[in-house]
Amino acid sequence: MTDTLTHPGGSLTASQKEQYEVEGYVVLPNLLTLEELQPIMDSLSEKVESIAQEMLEKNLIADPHKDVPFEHRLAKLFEGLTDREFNTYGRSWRERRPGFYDLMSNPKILDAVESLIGPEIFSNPVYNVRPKVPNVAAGAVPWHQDKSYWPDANSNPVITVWIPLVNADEENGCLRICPRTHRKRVLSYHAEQQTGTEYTEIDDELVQAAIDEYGVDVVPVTAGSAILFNDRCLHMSTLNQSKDRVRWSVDLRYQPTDQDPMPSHGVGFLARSHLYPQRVATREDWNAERPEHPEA
Ligand SMILES: O=C(O)CCC(=O)C(=O)O
Repeated sequence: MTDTLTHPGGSLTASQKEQYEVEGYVVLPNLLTLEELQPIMDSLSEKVESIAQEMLEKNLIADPHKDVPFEHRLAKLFEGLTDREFNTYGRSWRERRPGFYDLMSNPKILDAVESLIGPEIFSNPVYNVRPKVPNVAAGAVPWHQDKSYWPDANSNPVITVWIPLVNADEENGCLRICPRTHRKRVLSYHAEQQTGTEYTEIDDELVQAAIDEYGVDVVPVTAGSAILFNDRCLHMSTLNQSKDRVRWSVDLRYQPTDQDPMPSHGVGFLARSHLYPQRVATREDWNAERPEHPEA
């Protein structure tokens, strides 16, 4: 048995832990309720509103589509425009907005992570919101290992918790995972060149070899479900081929506290600690980019 199975706390069942250990990922259906997602969706709706206002000012649109629901509004705003206009707003967003800290500190997420790495949990500085708008080429994410973004960091494992804010399916570009690849070394990669994202992309022949050996799991999940995966596990997502649905998702990351906090990527925070509960970062600490609550 591997060491992660020795953490007695947390919420995962033995078979969920086993699934994570063997396959490199585990799906937790409906981990969060829509009520729990609402604060972050409200926060993102404010951002979409500010994008709409900017587009109006630039005469890119005549109608800000205020009444179009969250899942569709960004798609409606960019309907008929090109990738170039969308890409000016970035394909993934990492901001300190209301709702984010609460999501990243959600006890249900931390309980699941605790099952895998124990109760001393650091929230890694790399987190993203991804508004994958229909048919924007740069919305696709090529085959990669997250570890290729921090190959030199002494942080093992970093666990990604991927949560869609709307239902994610094959049509709108859910995650695809090459299972059982999490025990591989960091595979040779390059910067993606076709769509200008420069996302890291594993070299074609290595991807093909991994797919030939392990196959591909297409992983559709409902809003609020979580996919937890190891930072060496190969994964990707395709273009959003739906007509008018934005595939909104967040990817959060957690690691044990005794590892590299990766300051070159930003400021993470102490999300849970049984040893030093008084040091856990509050929302105010997070807003002020303090990784821990100051000692009294
Ligand atoms: O959300 C996606 O489509 C890709 C996510 C991803 O690659 C990641 O979280 O590492």
